[in-house]
Amino acid sequence: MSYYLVTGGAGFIGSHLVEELLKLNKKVIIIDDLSMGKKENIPEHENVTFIKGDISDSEFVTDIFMRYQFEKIYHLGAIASVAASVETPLVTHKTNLDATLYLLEGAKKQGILKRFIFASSAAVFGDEPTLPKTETSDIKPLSPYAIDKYASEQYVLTYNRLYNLPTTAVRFFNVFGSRQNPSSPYSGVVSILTDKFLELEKNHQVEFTLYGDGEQTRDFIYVKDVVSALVLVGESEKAIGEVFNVGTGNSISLNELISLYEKLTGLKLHIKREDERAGDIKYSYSDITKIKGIGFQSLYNMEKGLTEYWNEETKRKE
Ligand code: UD2
Repeated sequence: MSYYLVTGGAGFIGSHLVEELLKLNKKVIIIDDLSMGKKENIPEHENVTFIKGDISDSEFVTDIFMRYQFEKIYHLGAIASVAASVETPLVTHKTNLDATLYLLEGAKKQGILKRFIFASSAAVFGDEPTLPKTETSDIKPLSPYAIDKYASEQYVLTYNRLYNLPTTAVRFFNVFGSRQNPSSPYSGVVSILTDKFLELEKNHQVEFTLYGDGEQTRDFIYVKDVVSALVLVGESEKAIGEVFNVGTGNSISLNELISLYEKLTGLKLHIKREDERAGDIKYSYSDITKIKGIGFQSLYNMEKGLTEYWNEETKRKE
């Protein structure tokens, strides 16, 4: 029997992907050390096997490949924190780069893999100002996190060129949706805003810290669009050996996002203004011509994604 492996499958994006793979009748193995992911994110389903473990432990990864045969690997597991990578680069490097190599080696030796999909990040572009970002735009990784993402994606693509392993890399822009953890100041801004609006709904006094003038823009993509992109690149033969941007191709400013959220919830957010955050980029959005070329369509604009996210969160908190 062969499985789909999802590293980081208990995390924000990974758990949404697992739900979709189950709908597609796949047998899924999740590896997650639960450092950022949560057990309750894992669907209870006969086709899911959860293994708690650390992908930066090479013996653990070798043992997994001895026990299971993999048809496809979605490698989403990472220490997804730029701040953590700046504080402890040696630690994050093991998870964000070494682990990628352990998985690639395991897959290469097993020799039956149909696809290895790696989740990279728009962080690889850094603050290089040319917009929109295409897959061939200049790379300027500015943190250990971005360097490890870039190095990993290049290893992944090189394993295709050198060893004919069928690999694909995707660069996520700003993903949002349920189960994204809002607890750190460096969490995704949409999850932080959602948390604030949920507090406001309970009549609690809260304020949102807005860094800079609010005119910074981002290409926010709803997690369900990201899942469709992951399934699509995992199935398309044309995606082998390629890297794809995963965004919507549109962007919205923080000011516009806040107004939209206020309109949606009927609540007024109190805003505390602070200086622009060091290292922040001003504008970002993706060119998604390449992934559209293999059939991708973003089905959620900001309003639709935010509405679904808000409805899910309010239902959950009832
Ligand atoms: C994203 C990634 C980050 C790194 C970076 C590379 C996420 C969550 N973060 O950061 O890991 O890869 O891209 O470019 O995907 N903001 C506020 N108040 C808050 C929180 C944020 O004003 O409480 C601002 C923040 O200063 C920024 C914007 O909102 O201008 C978006 O922040 P973000 O952390 O969600 O995303 P980004 O693109 O800066």
